[in-house]
This record gives sequence, structure tokens and C-alpha cells, in this order.
Amino acid sequence: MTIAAVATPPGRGAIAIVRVSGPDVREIAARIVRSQSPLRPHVATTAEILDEDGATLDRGIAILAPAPHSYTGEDVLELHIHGSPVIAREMLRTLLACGARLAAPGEFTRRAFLNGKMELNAAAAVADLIAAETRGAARAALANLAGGLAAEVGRQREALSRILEELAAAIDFPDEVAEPERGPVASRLREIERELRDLQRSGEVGRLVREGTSVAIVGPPNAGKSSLLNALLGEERALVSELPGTTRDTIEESIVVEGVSVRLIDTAGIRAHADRLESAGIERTMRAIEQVRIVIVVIDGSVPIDAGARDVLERTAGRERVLFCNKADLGEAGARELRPHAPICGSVHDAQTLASLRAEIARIGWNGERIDLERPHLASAVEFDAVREALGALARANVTLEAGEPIDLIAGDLQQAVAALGHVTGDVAGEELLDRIFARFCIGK
Ligand SMILES: Nc1nc2c(ncn2[C@@H]2O[C@H](COP(=O)(O)OP(=O)(O)OP(=O)(O)O)[C@@H](O)[C@H]2O)c(=O)[nH]1
Ligand SMILES: [Mg+2]
Repeated sequence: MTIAAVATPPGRGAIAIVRVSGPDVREIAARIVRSQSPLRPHVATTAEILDEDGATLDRGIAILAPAPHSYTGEDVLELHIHGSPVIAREMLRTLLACGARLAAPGEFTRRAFLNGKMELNAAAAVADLIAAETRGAARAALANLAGGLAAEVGRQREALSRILEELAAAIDFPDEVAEPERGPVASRLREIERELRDLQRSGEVGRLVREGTSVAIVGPPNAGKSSLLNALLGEERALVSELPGTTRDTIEESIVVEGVSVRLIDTAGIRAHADRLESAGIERTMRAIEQVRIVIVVIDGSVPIDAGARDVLERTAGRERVLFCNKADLGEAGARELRPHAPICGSVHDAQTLASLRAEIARIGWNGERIDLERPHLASAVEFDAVREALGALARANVTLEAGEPIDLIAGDLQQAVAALGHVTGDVAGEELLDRIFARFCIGK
């Protein structure tokens, strides 16, 4: 079936691009594209674009990409028309009248995968690239777009298959084929496990780059939480005043730290004896603490530590946190008391202090490692699940081997690992799995 979609975003623009892919493309092109010379493969040709009744709809550019040398691997026609929503809509209506149907989200890319133009991980990276919000996220998606993950995982899958074959041969022909020795099998399994764990790790970095991390700024009233948010943002986003209780609700903004997007949440000050309105704010603060990866506890370090500060320290004790003693320009009485907790001491007005806080976010968030993914890595939940399942199966096989059980008992686990890794290599890709991966695409991609 031939599919069609407007590939550019809705609204007015310089141009709109309409894409058509499938078996009827040439027939449709013959009907609605009128150019002086016939369309040549991959050559942009100025043309009149007609509707299904032969009336001129627009003048634009037509590009024909014949199968298999196209994005989808099928015949593809791309029409660059004027960026008017009316023309784009009429264009699409014409294509439907000519027998095409509206493409589902991601359907062009899905066809590219099904026709062997792209491996699954690279296909998913198309959506990641479009969704990228930082340069780092775009780079990571590009690394996957180039392909290569399937080959890498495929090597581990083949290594497992080889062990399975050796086991099977020994089971089927016990008299002729000797059982593989368990020592070497165990070390081969360990090697595969190591490779898979490496993949998991780089995948985690990818996830961080894509999804970013989150930081809640909490502390007693008036400690300088909103001032810190503003200073990190570089703009006066939150209201700051010398009156405690200024911030009543959480405020969220994003910054980029070393290429990673960090969601900052400024919260209402935590006070032990709060009135009703304040209590509601404090409740939200506590919820924010639950939901973030890192907590920055801001304390007025210029005055001695009081019950309020201690209360906040207790409430955040179990969390990954950065202790920040603010207002060092006014004094360091509190900061000295908290020294055993290795706080960052300084002021929101001091660039060096802000740099230390950023560095601390990077240290807790990603061990301060350089975040730069240039190699293909796990990206979709499907891939993470698959590798986790394979590692689980390998762990069970290891237990069996170490317990000195008959070696053929590991066959079931190895089979499961091979099947799971097939989801990453694309060898085992059912409709449901493809639906999961392509659901987040936009229409026209
Ligand atoms: N001298 C000095 N004053 C600061 C510093 N940081 C914040 N302040 C002042 O402290 C007061 C409180 O700052 P805010 O940022 O509103 O404090 P907050 O923690 O958000 O307070 P609430 O929203 O009321 O909980 C303001 O008058 C700030 O100008 C600092 O490093 N040095
Ligand atoms: Mg505030």
C-alpha cells in the first residue's frame, strides 16, 4: 500500500514537503507531476503539481527516488511545495484521492527497517534525533543513526549460539562428540557478560544525555534557594526577597551542565512550624525531593545552624545531596559547624561557587565523566529490557555451572539469552515490538 504524509511541521513556512512511498508512486507521479523533462531518479525537477482532476495546485519541486535507493527502500516521491497549510492539505487530499493512504507515525522509517535499509536501533535513533534538546543528545542519536549496534550485539549472540551448538552436538551424539569443558565455557560466558554490561553502561549514559537529570533546591526559608535558581539560570526567574516564605510553590527551569539537560526545581522553604498555606508548599517540596535525582540543600551559612536547618538536613539525609552553605559574604558561623559534612561554601553571587555547584551536579549525576557518545549504544526500552533479560539468563547459567550441575542444563538459559538479544539485532522483531518503537515518531518520518 502506498502511504503519504506532510513531512514538515504544520503551519505556514517557506516550503512544505510531502512524501509518498510505495508501489503506486510512479503512477501517482505520472498523474500529478507535470514537468518539461521527465523526472530522473534523485534529480530535483521544477514542476507543476496538479490535483487529481488535472488542475494546477502549485508550482514546486519533485524528486523521485526509485526503489531500492530511497529512504524506505520503496519508490519514493518527494514534493516540495509552497509552505501554505491550504496547499499542503490539498496536496495530501489529492494523494489520497489517487489511492495513497495517510501514513501512520514513523511508518516511513518502519518501512526502511522492514526493507533492510536501517537496523532497528538506527531507526529508533531517527526519533531521538528529532526529539534531541541538547547538542549532546543529538550527537548520541547520530552515533546510533550510523548503525553498528546490531553487529556488536550480533557478535555476542553468535558466541552464545556457538556454545549452544556445541552442547547440542554433545547431547545428540554423546558417543562421538565430547561435552564442552565447563571451565572454558564459563570464561566465554563471562566475556559475553562483560561486553553486555559495557553496552548497558554506555546505554545509561545515552539515557542521561537524552533525558537529562533533575535537581531540587531545598532548604529553610530565606536561605537563598530562589537566588540560586536565578544565578544558575542567569536570569531573574524566581521572586527573591528578604522576607522568609517568598516562594510558595515549586518553580521549574532547565539548564545545561556539560551537555546534559538538568531540570532545576526551586521549592518553598521548609519550616518546622508552618501555617496551612505554607504546609501545602512544604508538602510539594517533599514530593519534589522524592522525584528528583539530586537534592541541593541550601543553608544560610553566615549564621549558626538552627533547628530549622537541622530539620532540613534530617529530611534529606537519605538522598544524593549537595550541601551548600550560602551567604559566605556575610559570615561563616554555620558553614564552620557543617564542615564535617564537606559542604560547598560561598555565595550565589560568586561565579566560582556556581561553578563548584555545577561540577558537583556532574559528579553525582554522571561521575563527572565526559559525556560524549560516539559509538552506537542501547537506546530504546526494548533494547534495555532485552539486554537485562539476557544478562539474567547468563547469571542463571553461571550458577548452574558453578554448582557443578550437568552442563547441558544451561542450554535453556542460553537459548533465552539468544532470543532476547534477537530483539536488539532485529532478528526477532514482531509487530508488537515494532509498534512500541515507532509509536513515538511523528507522522511523515
Ligand atoms: N548577602 C547575601 N544575600 C543573599 C545571598 N543569597 C541570597 N541572599 C538574600 O537572601 C534573601 C532571601 O533570598 P531568596 O533567594 O528569596 O531565599 P529563598 O531561600 O528562596 O527564600 P524562600 O523562598 O522565602 O524560602 C534575599 O534578600 C537575597 O537577596 C548571598 O549569597 N549573600
Ligand atoms: Mg524562594
